[in-house]
Amino acid sequence: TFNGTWKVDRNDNYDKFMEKMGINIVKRKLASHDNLKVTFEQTENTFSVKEASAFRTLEINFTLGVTFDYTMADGTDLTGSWVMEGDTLKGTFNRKDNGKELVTTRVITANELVQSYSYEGVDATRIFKRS
Ligand code: MYR
Repeated sequence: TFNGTWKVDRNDNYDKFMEKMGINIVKRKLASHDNLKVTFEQTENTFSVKEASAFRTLEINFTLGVTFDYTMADGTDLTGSWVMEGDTLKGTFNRKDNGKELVTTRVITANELVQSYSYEGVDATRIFKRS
């Protein structure tokens, strides 16, 4: 289960990913130390995600398979949805400004939550520990 609070522990290739996303170096430096915490509460097909970081706190609610809008911390608007594939949450989103696709997954391995990001051929991961 994803339920509970997770705190980012480390990133892999996240800077390159953000660069591909067009985020400037100042914002990338801040974002790499954003102390992101996410709290999940899943009830059947519905998730509440509380996001807390150096930038902001917000709550997102979504239902698996149902499209919703999400605004990234830098203001980039996305639209898309999450589905469950086995034990993996898979999110397929499109940027509203250029239509390009961002694919992200969340899976729990060895008591860590691994979130992957993929955009225009650049892949990154952020790894979270329970807090
Ligand atoms: C959620 O489930 O947390 C809300 C929906 C998340 C959508 C995908 C998140 C991608 C954010 C990428 C930010 C990286 C900065 C370049």
